Amino acid sequence: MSRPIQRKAVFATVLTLAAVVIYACAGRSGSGNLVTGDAAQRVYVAPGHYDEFYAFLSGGYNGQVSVYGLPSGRMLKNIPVFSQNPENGYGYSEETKAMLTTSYGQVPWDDTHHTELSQTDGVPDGRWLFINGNNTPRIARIDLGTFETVEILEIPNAAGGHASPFTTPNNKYVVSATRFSVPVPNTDVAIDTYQKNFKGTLSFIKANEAGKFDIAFQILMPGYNYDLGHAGKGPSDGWFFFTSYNSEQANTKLEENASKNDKDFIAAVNYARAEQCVAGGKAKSVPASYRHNFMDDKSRVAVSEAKTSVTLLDPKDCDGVVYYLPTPKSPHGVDVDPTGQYIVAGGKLASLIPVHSFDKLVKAIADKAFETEIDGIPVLKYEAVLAGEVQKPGLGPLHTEFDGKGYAYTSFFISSEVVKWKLGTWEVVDRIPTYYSIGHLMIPGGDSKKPWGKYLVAMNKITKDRYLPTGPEMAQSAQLIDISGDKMRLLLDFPTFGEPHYAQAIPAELVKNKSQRFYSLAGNTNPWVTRSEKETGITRNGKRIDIKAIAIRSHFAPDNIEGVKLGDTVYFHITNIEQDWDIMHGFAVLGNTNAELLLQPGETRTLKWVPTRAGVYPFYCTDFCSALHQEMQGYIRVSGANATVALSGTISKKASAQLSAQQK
Ligand code: RUQ
Ligand code: CUA
Repeated sequence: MSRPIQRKAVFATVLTLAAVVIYACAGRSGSGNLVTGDAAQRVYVAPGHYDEFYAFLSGGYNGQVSVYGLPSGRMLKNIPVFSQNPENGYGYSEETKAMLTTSYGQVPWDDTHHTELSQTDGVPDGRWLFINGNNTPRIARIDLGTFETVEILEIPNAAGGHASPFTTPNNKYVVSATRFSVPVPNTDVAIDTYQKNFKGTLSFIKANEAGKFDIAFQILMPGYNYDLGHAGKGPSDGWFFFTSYNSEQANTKLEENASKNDKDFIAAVNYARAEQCVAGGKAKSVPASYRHNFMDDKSRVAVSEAKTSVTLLDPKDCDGVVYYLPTPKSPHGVDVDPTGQYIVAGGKLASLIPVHSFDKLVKAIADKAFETEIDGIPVLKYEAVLAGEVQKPGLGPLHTEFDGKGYAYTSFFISSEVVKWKLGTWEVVDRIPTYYSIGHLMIPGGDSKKPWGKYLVAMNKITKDRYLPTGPEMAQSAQLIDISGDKMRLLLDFPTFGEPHYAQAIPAELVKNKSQRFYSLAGNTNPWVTRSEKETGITRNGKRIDIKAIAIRSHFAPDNIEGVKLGDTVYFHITNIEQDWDIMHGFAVLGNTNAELLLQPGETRTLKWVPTRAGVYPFYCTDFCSALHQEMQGYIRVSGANATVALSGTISKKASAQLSAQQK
């Protein structure tokens, strides 16, 4: 490493920081209040009225998804995905623990980055929302009928599932590419053997059937960092595009060592060709250890199955499957326009936005316009595939979405702005500052064939002075921008839950009418379901006690339980037997060391409890369910290990009166 290069890198960093400071200060000195005219009316959704769009914001490092209405920015729900959620017992209850099982054990947290709506013919259809876990590579499926996580698949031979879970136009596949290259299979090697031993993988996961996530194949790639991806559509259907950086293959001080090359690569993957090679026996089945977890939709009990192999395809054994498109400089986002013709890259250190042409890509392959070849992957000539460059757009381009009217919108982290430009002429037509340091931006349907190009949401990394201070860590923030006219207009700031990493949004009409109101009690096949007070009971099996109980407005049955002894493990299996929309009950016991259970109508959930002291413990309903919610309680008595108290559970007088009335 020569000194001048080091100095140059330091100078570039200083310049970058200076730019951030200048933009941040510009915001603070007053231009932050650019909201004008009827902005308040445009975002005002009167009490009792619905928003126009559902927006699904990734919670970033909180491992969850939060649901907002647009244009109001009102938060509607927080959906736990990879993180345990004590608020409803997700990941704590016996039925849901298995959702968080991985080959490393229980991993109760992850770093979510990208939400992706399922699509039909390249248009979001409101069936499912996919989301990735970045740290322990996983993808999840959320059912948009119930707004619950119903499936999680771990990705083997990968580390950092960042370019994920972007979908093909009919969810045939969602993808996951490894951010960190690692030894494949992962073994104990010296880190400085990176160039020789470390590899990337691109995983194609079948996703079009709930409960059936399955890795169709993985493609073995050079040991770069793979960052983001998007599927082709229309003419480019059958292709997938992934950005990569660190073509330098550095394994230390990447901020400098992975920023040397003028260009890195977009990997253009012909997955239709990969399918042919796999079918033709060109891929290998290799041992791999990973988990597939899913929620059975009748019992609503999660099952975790161990997977032991995966299909691995080396491009050397399948010509025509991958091509590299040289792309300046450390490209981050790669976005395909609604027509499927243009592939836009966000070179985070580049001073322009390169746009590749799919037609030219096809022609360049036919003409063999190759610069070189890397590990069996032809590198196409930059000029041969280039459609155009957006000149002087701003500093630090990251991500681009489209309005369906011929315009593209790119986020600029360093210059902290959204820039609107025209596809085909590549001219910048408008720009608007963001507060501050925007990462992703999102237009409803803006990465699909049919954007609903009315609003744009900017997701910002830093908020500084935008909200009342809350100590060293400020609220995270999104901003709503009107893109319906020629000029972009800022409408609203709204704080978000967790880091609003990326989002997707869809017209409310496509989701709200399918929203489920309760789970069917008759259809509940949980082995411990209790459909009425008559079915309640307590059994002892050695040191295991199972309590089958019901919750209904406004009591539990049984509600006085005796005969538990120190050394016992108690399982409370509670069924909420209500069959009415939004009638929830909760359950918690004094000193229980896990979390509460929050029971949706018709569902059974189980709390494991190991009492450690003799005494009498109250349990109660935690969700204010009725006027007599505070009466919804009971006691469980715990006796010494050698006590002779008989096992019994009584129902309250009120419940017993109801029961005998029913039996008449
Ligand atoms: S990408 S750093 Cu979505 Cu901009 Cu994760
Ligand atoms: Cu049930 Cu409160």
